[in-house]
Amino acid sequence: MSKQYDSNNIFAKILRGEIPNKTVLETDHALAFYDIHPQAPVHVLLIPKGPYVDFGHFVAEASPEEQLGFNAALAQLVATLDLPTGFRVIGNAGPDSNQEVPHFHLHLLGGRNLGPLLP
Ligand code: D5M
Repeated sequence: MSKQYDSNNIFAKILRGEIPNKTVLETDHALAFYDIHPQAPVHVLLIPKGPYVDFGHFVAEASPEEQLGFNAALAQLVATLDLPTGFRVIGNAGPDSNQEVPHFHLHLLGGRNLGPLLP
């Protein structure tokens, strides 16, 4: 089932250049920028440029090129950030996750020992 995408969400505004961001990486298919409320010394968000609400929506409706491009951007982001002692990638989806921004994104966290997944 197709999901309703709210084009007024904050990440859509970032993609349109309507609000600023601290960009780490930009490709044809993805944008990575620093989270405004960092939970670790390194906390970066990776978003696809297309209008997808969450992971399920993205894998159901994004083209193979968009999906490959997003994966490639994640790999490039990991290499760019250089976190040799490790990192964590998290994606929220659906009401149980308490996803706040309804544009698909992954959180990439690192720069300290992150402890258990859910403290
Ligand atoms: O996480 C949404 C994340 O988005 C949360 O960690 C804050 C971050 N956020 C919200 N507004 C901004 C702006 N303007 N710049 C950078 N980061 C932002 P979720 O997985 O949806 O709960």
